[in-house]
Amino acid sequence: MRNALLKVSMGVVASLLASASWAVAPPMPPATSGSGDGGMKHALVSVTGTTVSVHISEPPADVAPASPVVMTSGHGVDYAPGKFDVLEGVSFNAQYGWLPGSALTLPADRAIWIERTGAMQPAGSAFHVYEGGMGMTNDALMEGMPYWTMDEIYANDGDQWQWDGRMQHDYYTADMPGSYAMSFRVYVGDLTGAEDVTYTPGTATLQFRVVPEPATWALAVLGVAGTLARRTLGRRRKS
Ligand SMILES: [Cu+2]
Repeated sequence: MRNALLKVSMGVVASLLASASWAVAPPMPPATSGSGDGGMKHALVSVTGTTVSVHISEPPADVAPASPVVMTSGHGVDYAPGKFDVLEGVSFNAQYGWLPGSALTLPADRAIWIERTGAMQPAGSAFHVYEGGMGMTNDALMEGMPYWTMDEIYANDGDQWQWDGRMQHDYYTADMPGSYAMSFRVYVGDLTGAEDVTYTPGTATLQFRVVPEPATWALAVLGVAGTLARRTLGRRRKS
């Protein structure tokens, strides 16, 4: 009896170890900083009368627009389940989250929509957004990592996404070192997304930075060393 139990528990431990070494869950939104400046950075949305405003809260000081967050590396990792494959082999960050800045009270036939209005990125780079959600799992609300779709959203300027008013952290990915920014318009519309122009929309720009991978640095150093070596050789040949 004891032996059988031991065998079962050893089997469980072995399979846990095996699965841990093959695939891991991606970091939660506050832990997606590549610079150690962790935590969530909320875009606080308020509707005051008929005016929508967005305020990026960035502890300890509030600044606008938000200073860039540094993406973390998804290189050389295997994230599970499969919907998180989009984070592999790129850099990503989910620190920014949409959050109500005050109670959002709208008529039942009105909703808040977030529309991509522009993006800035290095030439030739890929900059994508995948639909996350709230970090904390809440089965009743169908919130938390198991419920995130990780479907691509905001692929192009003019793409809209309906917000349910709960904390929403999406995953932004980028594939090249450099500066990235995505701008949004936050507006009140009907349930199909058609804008209600009696409300004045708010805007927000989220900024990101990708620093070169250590491997990229190594290659760059090798490249510089190679150039120096060639120059030295060239000089020697000349003299
Ligand atoms: Cu948050």
